[in-house]
Amino acid sequence: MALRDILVVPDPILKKVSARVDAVDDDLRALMDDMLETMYAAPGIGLAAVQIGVPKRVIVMDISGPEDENAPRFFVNPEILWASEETAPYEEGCLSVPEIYDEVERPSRVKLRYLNYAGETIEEEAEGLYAVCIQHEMDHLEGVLFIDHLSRLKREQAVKKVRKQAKAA
Ligand code: K1U
Ligand code: ZN
Repeated sequence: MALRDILVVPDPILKKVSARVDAVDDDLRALMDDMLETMYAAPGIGLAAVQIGVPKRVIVMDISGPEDENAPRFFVNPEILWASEETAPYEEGCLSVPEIYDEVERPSRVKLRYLNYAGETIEEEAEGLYAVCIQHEMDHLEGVLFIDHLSRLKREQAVKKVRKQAKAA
């Protein structure tokens, strides 16, 4: 396993649409292992492959609490089959937009289909933080960041702040 660098805005790779994966094989599992290690080290609760410069439709996530055992989840070629009309706001963050948090409104429940770490097809419903996080991560697969859901002014201010942080580091 290896730690990978996380890309930050305004890196143009983050705007790429990620490609579907052909097979869940050992090479893909090695990528998912690296992503999980990178996500835990950040620390974060989700990570899309494009955030480490690999524009493939792969996501890792762990939304277990600090007191709980790790509960990693792996999503390959995820699809949203259904989204509720009801929406809910959540104060989101993103490892590719460090130190910026803002409220985004999204469907409160979604039904998903994806391939897991073993390559099995899973269909399930997500709600709460799971629903928020999977929609945030699936946006990454389309080259969309949570700041793209904010006003142009807030988005430009966020990118400016991240650029400033990068210069100061
Ligand atoms: O960059 C990412 O996509 C990961 C992002 C996921 C996310 C967070 C909040 C709402 C939607 C999606 C993060 O993990 S940001 C860091 C974070 O939320 C966190 C870090 C440590 C402990 C708890 C939360
Ligand atoms: Zn993100």
